[in-house]
Amino acid sequence: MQNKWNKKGHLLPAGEVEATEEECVQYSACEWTQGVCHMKDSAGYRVVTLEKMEANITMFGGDIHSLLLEVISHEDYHVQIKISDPEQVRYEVPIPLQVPEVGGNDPWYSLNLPEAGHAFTLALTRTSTGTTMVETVGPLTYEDQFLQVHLRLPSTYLYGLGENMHATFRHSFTFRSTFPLFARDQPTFNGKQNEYGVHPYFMVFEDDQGTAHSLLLYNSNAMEYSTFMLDDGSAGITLRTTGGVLDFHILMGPHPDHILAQYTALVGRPLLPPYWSLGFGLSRWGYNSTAHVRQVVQRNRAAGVPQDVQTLDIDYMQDKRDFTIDPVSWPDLPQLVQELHNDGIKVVIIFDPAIATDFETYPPAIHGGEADAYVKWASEDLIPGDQCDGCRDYVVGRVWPGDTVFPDFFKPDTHQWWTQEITAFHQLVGFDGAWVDMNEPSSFGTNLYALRCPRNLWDDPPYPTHAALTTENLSGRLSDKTICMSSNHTDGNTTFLHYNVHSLYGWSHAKVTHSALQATLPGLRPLVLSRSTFPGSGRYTIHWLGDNFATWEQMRRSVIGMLEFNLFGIPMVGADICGFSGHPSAELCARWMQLGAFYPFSRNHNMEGFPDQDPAVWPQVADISRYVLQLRYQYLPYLYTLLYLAHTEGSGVVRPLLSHFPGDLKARDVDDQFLWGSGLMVAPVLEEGAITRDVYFPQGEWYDLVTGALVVSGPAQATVSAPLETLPLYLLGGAVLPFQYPAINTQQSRTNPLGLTVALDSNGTATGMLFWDDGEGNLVDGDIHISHYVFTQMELKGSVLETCSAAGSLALERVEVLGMWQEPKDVIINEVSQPTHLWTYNQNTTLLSITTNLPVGSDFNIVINI
Ligand code: MIG
Repeated sequence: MQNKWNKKGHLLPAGEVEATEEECVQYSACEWTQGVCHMKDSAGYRVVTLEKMEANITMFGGDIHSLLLEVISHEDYHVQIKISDPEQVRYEVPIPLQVPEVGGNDPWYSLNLPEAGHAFTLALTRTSTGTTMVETVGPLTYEDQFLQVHLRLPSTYLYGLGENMHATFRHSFTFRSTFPLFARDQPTFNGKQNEYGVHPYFMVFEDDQGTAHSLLLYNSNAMEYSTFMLDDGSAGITLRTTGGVLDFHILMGPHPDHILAQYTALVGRPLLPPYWSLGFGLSRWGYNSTAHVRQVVQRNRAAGVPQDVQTLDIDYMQDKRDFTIDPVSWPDLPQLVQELHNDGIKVVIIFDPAIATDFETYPPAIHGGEADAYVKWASEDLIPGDQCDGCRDYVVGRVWPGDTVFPDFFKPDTHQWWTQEITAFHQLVGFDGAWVDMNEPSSFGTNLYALRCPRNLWDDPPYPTHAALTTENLSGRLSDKTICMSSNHTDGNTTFLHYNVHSLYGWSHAKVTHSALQATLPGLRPLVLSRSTFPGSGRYTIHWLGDNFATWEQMRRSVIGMLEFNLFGIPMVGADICGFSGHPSAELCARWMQLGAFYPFSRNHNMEGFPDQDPAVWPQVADISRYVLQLRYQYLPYLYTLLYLAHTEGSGVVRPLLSHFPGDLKARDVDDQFLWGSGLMVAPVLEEGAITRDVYFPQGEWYDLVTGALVVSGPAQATVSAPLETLPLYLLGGAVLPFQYPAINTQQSRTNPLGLTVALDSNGTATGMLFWDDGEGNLVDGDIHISHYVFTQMELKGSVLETCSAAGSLALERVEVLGMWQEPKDVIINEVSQPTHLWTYNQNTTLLSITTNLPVGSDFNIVINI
């Protein structure tokens, strides 16, 4: 039966009249066809009950015999497929996704389900192309602690899923490979482990034209995935989880950039970090005193290496306890912070979640106890007989300070207490940002020499996934190096088993710390750096890739990790430059400084017990770093604009080549080059001893960033020269990049004149944008500057959409046009012909450099006569 408006129009919610076309189209659930207003067939609900075919066969038991299948179109491009138990409420991820109240009115897919009574399969087809996007193969398994689905993928061009250390950005299907997804304090070995965060999310291409979709399995239980080839030669993936519901979200792009915008609209757009955090940071674990920090800062400054951030690791603490200062080697920490501030350097300080169980003399632990802030045993009978004094029903693990309890960041009282501690410590020390580490959460020696977890179905589920089965897992249990699954969290209303919310611990730690910084530093945008993340963490935190090794292979893989986190909606990311563990050679550190100068989050960090590895340790590394960091600082206005667009529109910051060239099959395999936005390509040297490298240039005009000369018109593969002091950097024709003359830190560089790099495409056009503000305030006040730049028909136009006082004093002093094929006769700025000494043209590089003196906050035009 058709849902038609009848003659009396009594289906019209507004009244007793027949809907006009104008009224009709106001309802996305309605459509106007052949002079009548219809409710669309797709406006209703589709509810399908799935019945288990054979009641008595099972994998691990606990089968749910009838299941509810819901298919909900949230947007034309977004469908949710949820399979749950209609009879008994099962755990679901307690972080709401952001979906519109009214669903999509013209979904891009059609769904195929077999007729009633047949075996369940599901296929989702993209209407516009007829391609099957998602298709189940084989039986679905839905048991209490073992849920499994196999999918046929439309191609082997599969990306994402993490946090794992992948050997290639594009997943391999050659052998069945299984990776766990379960938060763990796990250094980035080259094997198949789960690392710090969890992102059950992938993107896959459907055809050679670049059409793609992505799939999020919104579930936070211990999971794993396997990629493999199906018998018919198509690509397959198995997704397994140990609890919760099967809640799939499919985003239909159609291109990778659309998918990123759609995904960050769903899980939350990434924060805009403060400008200073875009500067270079020095860090290490193992500064043995304030004097050591001063020495390192000074030697880098003496070598002219730009520095914006000084990170302080657990060394500053007394007995490794949060919110304390070591009175022996760090008594003058507050003065150190003051001195750094005077030098224009910001301080990011570490806070681990675990709190020492000294409820007698350690005020933070006592206050946390008053707030009853800690994770508890799931039931009284699990409390160990030798529970420490004051430890009540808390789960006691072991971290740096010894025996510890773990704040339950879901709990509002914990949030309040944590905020108080952060605020009080800030009054003492005056730091600028918070580094939140160990939040998987990490606990040492669980089941071996410290915390012992009970034997039950939560701590030892029938199928524990490769999170427990991997050889890196010393106790062979989920709780290895973390706390017991049989623990409880609460948000004040609902109790959550750690078994269910384990992988959300870092998310909750980052969220609460973000909010604590807002309260502590009102009016300023918080900077939180979290190790463990989950979908949506990008709203609260930036990320580094964890404990890597000072090897060439790990440096190479860091590019993949960075690209993956951009896909996950956490664009402000980087790895420990020069390697965390191990001692890098000067050559490795130089190459890593070159690569790291183009990580969005750029920080050199290493491990206790290894010698200092800041750039100034080696004169040659210092020279190379100074040079390449100056290039970074020069293009920070561009990076900042990209981060602003990521925050507001969900566009990519560091992008794989396939984002810009989705229909270029070669680009889809490139994971040792990357783009900043669409204008800049970085091709780092990742091999020991190499002084050249092969670079793939997709379609377009590619210019050398440093000389401005046209290198090649792509698509082309070329071997480029890259001696140790050279990082191959290219500009893509079509882009206008704002830049600013560099300085020793951003406090200084932010007052320097700006310029524009205009790289012309083969049509002689280019476009770009500048976002600017005070660099640290809350964007809510809207005190921002946005201008657009368009070069076409030999004219560059700058148009200011809005501006602010922070941009008021800035001047645009240089415009460089790359690819100016002919020598100009005249350059005219705002109708005034310029004297020839104000511009130069280089015949060989086809670079036109114009000296200007234009206020950033005003419109202008520059006409070039040839
Ligand atoms: O168990 O705080 O990943 O960056 O230097 C090691 C000391 C604890 C792990 C972090 C690392 C940090 C280190 N931390």
